[in-house]
Amino acid sequence: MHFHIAVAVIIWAALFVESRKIRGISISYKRFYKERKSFLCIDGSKLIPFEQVNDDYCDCADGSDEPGTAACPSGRFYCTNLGFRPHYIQSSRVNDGICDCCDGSDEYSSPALCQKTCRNLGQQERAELEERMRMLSEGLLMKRQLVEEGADVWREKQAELTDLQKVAEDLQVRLEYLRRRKSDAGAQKEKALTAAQHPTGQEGLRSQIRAELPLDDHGQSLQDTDRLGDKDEGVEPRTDSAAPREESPNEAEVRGGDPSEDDPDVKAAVEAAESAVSDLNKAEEAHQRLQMEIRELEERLAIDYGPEREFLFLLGRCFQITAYEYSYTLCPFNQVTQKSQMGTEVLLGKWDAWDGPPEDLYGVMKYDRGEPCWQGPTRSTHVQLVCGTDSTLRWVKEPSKCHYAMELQTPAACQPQQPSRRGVHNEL
Ligand SMILES: [Ca+2]
Ligand SMILES: [Ca+2]
Repeated sequence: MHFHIAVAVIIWAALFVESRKIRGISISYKRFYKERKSFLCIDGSKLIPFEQVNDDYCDCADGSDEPGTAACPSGRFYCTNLGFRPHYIQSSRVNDGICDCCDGSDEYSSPALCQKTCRNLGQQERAELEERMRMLSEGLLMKRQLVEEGADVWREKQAELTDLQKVAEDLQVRLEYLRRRKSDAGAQKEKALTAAQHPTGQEGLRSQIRAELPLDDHGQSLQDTDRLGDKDEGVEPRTDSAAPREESPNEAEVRGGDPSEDDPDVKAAVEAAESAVSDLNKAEEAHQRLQMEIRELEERLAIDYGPEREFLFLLGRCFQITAYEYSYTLCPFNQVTQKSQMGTEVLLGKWDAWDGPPEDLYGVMKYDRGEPCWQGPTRSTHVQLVCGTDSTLRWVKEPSKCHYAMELQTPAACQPQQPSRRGVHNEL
């Protein structure tokens, strides 16, 4: 019986000594705490007898002799937290009556009764991690689809551009024809007017003009004005008139009270000239609209939609979120706006560029050149992109005056190996 007690005391004493010596130290630091005659402070500043380790008196400036007590102000206590994640706490929290380590190891000599919660915390964390992994793999599958859809859209847009360019070329040809026709018709009109004002002895000239007037052609051209690239109508009026004139004289002036007003040749020539001008104007307008459309499409095709064009599907879509009394709308690669309940809309920025750090460039979108703030800069917005199984705005903030921040969750932002910030542990 006595023997058993003695053995128990010896074992207990040995455990106590051992635990006192190594308490509050991570495995990788145990090599500094070998029971020798002396202990060298880890910063190398001082050599002390090993008995002074964890003796509740601070000897080393870096606190390394008191990892298991609250004696050193700069000291750190290592929670082993078996089943969860180990971490350091300030040594002032050792035996302060509050459970800081989930294994309760920081309250080894205090009235606090610490529950060991590491196992539960570990299970919780693993469940969360599994959920994140599940979401990530689902997100990655969805991203593959988006990449394929993006490739289709890209091909469609390229084809659209080629078509528009072809139409523009045809229209250019037609424009050249219409410019010549306008100038010819103007000259014809001049001739008709001259002939009408000299009625005698000009029959030869009049019949010549009549023969030159391409009346049928003009009648048809009037109806076909809006058909682009229709080359069949491009039969040019045969003419041997003098150098083309840009603009005819003021018609009202010529016609006003002029006896030639009722002359059928003059009438026909004037109508032909007017129709030529109108056709040309319409074609020029169409050409301008077409050029604008081509420019816009080229600008869109010049945008960087990600390494696999995985963000292309966001083009033409808009996302909304309401915060406080405002409704925010993000139209990716276009603009960000804020609308008040009163209906006033403010531009918070136009698409500028990807703005993430070098290792995660596609993690942040930048929109700038928004409406200027009163006595401030122009508004701008940064949009953070995070992985998720759907595309939606998660939050919006105004971290500083006139600068807005948003988070857009989308499968397109999912990366095969997401850098895990959790679980990373630095020893020092
Ligand atoms: Ca000490
Ligand atoms: Ca504590």
